[in-house]
Amino acid sequence: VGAAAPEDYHTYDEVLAAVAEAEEAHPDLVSSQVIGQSDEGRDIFAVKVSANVDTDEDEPEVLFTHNQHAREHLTAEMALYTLGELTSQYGGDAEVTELLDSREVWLIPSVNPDGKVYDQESGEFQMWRKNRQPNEGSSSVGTDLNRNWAYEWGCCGGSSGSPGGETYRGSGPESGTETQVVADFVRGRVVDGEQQITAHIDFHTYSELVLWPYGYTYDQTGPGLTEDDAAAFEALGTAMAETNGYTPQQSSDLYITDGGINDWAWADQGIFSFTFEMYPRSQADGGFYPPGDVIDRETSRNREAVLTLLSYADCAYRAAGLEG
Ligand code: 0X9
Ligand code: CA
Ligand code: ZN
Repeated sequence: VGAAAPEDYHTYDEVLAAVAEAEEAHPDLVSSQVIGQSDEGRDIFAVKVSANVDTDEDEPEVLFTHNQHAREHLTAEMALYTLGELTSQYGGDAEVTELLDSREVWLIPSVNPDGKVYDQESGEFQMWRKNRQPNEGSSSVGTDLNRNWAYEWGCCGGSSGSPGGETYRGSGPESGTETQVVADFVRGRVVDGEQQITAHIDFHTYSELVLWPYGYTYDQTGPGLTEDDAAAFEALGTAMAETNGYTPQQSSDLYITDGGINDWAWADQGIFSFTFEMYPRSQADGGFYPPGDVIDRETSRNREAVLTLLSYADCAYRAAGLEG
């Protein structure tokens, strides 16, 4: 297996350009908007994909977030794959057409643009995970955005309190500039008191896993997570994993995290929120930097899983034979 070179993956600017191109080619289906700025001032953008994209129709909304972790470049490729697949298959493929006629998709291709640029654009990969926000009173840079969400933040030994730590949780919940931008965007999808986003995947690498809440506890149920909720998470997670060959499990079965996005999205916003850990399964196949020639295979591998989530976005409980 050859190692990846930084140019094997789209840069942040190239991601922006690809989104602009899709928007230009499919103005009826694609609309992107800047939702805020990163710590270093780069635009964080969300791309809406739906029929009648310029109208906020009363349809279930599904969110896909990518690249919270800087070095997980395959996840930004995943966003571009989904964008390309949805736009090119609309009007041709019956399933895609029906889903875009009845759902509103939001893609955030890079939650952590500063980290992505830092990791990719110096000539060689930097093995960087966190954002690039300075920490007061420390020379160590960066917050682990996936320990910075505002639910049970820092509760349970699933993050680091040291600015130099790889899983540094930040100085407080949503202290990470990018966490706050994305959290505000999600809260902004509450219309007439109802969160429009019903389902979510946060894409990471690597290990080939489908994960669901809670991450902060080993318990299968918990505050705001009933037995029916847990059954729906497991059924939908397992259904998606059957399509891509990943291993489905509760997040904490991997390891405990606190301040992760899925726990917040579920507990605070009622969103059926999953983490996908993409290719490879192990370090031997490239770890965070698999060679660029796997990108097509490993993004299209998630086609059915993405469509499965979209199809259950009206009622995730249906996946478990329950009508929530
Ligand atoms: O640790 C993370 O944030 C994710 N893994 S990664 O290697 N991409 O950093 C996993 C988060 C899933 N949540 C739990 N395992 N609790
Ligand atoms: Ca629509
Ligand atoms: Zn990650």
